[in-house]
Amino acid sequence: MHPSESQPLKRYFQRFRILIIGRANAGKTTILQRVCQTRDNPEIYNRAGKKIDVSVLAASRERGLHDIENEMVFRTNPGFVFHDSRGFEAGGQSEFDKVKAFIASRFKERAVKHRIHAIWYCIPMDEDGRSFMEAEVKFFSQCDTGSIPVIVLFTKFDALYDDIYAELISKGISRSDAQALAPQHAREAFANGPQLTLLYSRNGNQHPPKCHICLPDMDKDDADCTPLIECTAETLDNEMLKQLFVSTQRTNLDVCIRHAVERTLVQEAVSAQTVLSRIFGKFEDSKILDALDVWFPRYLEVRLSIIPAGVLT
Ligand SMILES: Nc1nc2c(ncn2[C@@H]2O[C@H](COP(=O)(O)OP(=O)(O)OP(=O)(O)O)[C@@H](O)[C@H]2O)c(=O)[nH]1
Ligand SMILES: [Mg+2]
Repeated sequence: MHPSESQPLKRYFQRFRILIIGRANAGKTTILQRVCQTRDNPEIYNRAGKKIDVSVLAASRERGLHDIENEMVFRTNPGFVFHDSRGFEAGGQSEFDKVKAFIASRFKERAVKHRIHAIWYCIPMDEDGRSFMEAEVKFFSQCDTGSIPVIVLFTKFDALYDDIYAELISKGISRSDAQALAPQHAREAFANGPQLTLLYSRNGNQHPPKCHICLPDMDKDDADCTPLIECTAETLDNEMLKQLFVSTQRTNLDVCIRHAVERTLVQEAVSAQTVLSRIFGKFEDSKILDALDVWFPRYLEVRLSIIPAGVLT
C-alpha cells in the first residue's frame, strides 16, 4: 500500500493508546510527563469519555488514578491516551488477573482506536527493585499480549550509579573521573547482567518483551526520553500505528525525519535532489508530500515551533 493511502486511517485511529504498568513509585507518571513535556498532572476520563473530577475523588484518588480502565490524557499532548496500572505485587492474583483481562479485552476490540497499541512495563532500579520480582516473572511467563508490543523500561536507572561509583573509587580512579564514568559502566554491567538474561530467556518465560531501555534521571528537567520514543517506534510493525506514534510524539523531531526518510523516501526511491527540493519548499508532487507529512507532528502549533521554516510548508 502506498504510504499516503494510510492518511484517512490515521485520522480514524486518532490517538495512540499506551498501557503503562509498574509497581507503586516506579516512576510511571514521571515518564508520561516527560513524554508529554509537562509537569502537570493528567486529566482522567472514564471509559465512557466522561471527565473525572480528581478533587472529588479525594479519598479514592489513588483508585481513580490507577483504575486501569480510566484514561489519562495530558493537555500538552492529547494525542496520547494512557492507562496506568500499578501492576501487581507478589501474590496479588486478583490484580494480575485484572491486568491480564484488560489486555485481553482491549486486544479483542473491533475498533482499532480502543485497542492498546503498546505496553510500557516499568521495572525500577532503586533499592528494593534491582532484581526481578515474582510479579515480573509472572507477567512475562503468563501474560500473552498477542501482537501488542511490550517494552520494558528500567526506570530510575541512576540508582545503580552509586555502587559503580564506589567500585571505581576503590580501584583508585579520581572522584571526577568516577562520576563521569559511572553511567557508562552501569550500562555495560547491566547489559551483561543476569536481569536481561532472565528477561529474554525462553525458559519458562513464554512472552518476553520486544525490547528494553534504561531510563536514568527522568525526574530531572533536562531528562531525555528519546530512547523510549525510538525503541517504541521500532517495535511497531503495523505501518499505520508506527506513523501515528511517530507523528504524535513531540519530543524528538529526528525520529520524524528518520522515519520519513527511511520509510517513505527510500521506499519511494525518491532522490536526494527531491529531498532538497522538498526542504526548500519547491517540491510539488502531492503524493510524496502526503506520504512524508504522515510522519510529522499533526498539530500546527508544534510544526511551527519545532520544524524549520520551509520544510513542511
Ligand atoms: N532518581 C530518580 N528518581 C525518579 C526518576 N523518575 C521518577 N523519580 C522519582 O520517583 C518518585 C515516584 O515517581 P512517580 O512518577 O510518581 O511514580 P509512579 O510510578 O507514578 O508512582 P505511583 O503513581 O504512586 O504508582 C518521584 O519522587 C520521582 O521524582 C528517575 O529516573 N530517577
Ligand atoms: Mg503515578
